[in-house]
Amino acid sequence: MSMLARFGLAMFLSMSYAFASASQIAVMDLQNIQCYGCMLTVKKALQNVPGVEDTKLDLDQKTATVKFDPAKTNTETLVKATKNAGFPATVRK
Ligand SMILES: [Cu+2]
Repeated sequence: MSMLARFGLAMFLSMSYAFASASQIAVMDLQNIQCYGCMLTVKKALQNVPGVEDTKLDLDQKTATVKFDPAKTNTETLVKATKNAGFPATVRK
C-alpha cells in the first residue's frame, strides 16, 4: 500500500469514527403508556423532532430508546415532545 493510500485510509477511518460517535442515545421512562396506540403516538411525536434518528418503544418496560444528533436536538426537547403528545417522560441518566 502506498503512503498516500495509507494516509487516505487513516483519514477515512477516523472520519467514520467521528460520524459514528456523533449520535447520542437517551432512554426515556414514559408515563401513561398503556397500549400499542399510545406507543405509536409517542413514536410519531419523537420522530417529528428534527435530529431524531431512531426510536425504539417498549410497551412492557414503558420506555422509549431514542437515537438523536446532539448537534440538532437535546433530551429536554425530546421530553417536551412526548409531554405535548400526552405522555410525560423522564430521561434515565
Ligand atoms: Cu393507548
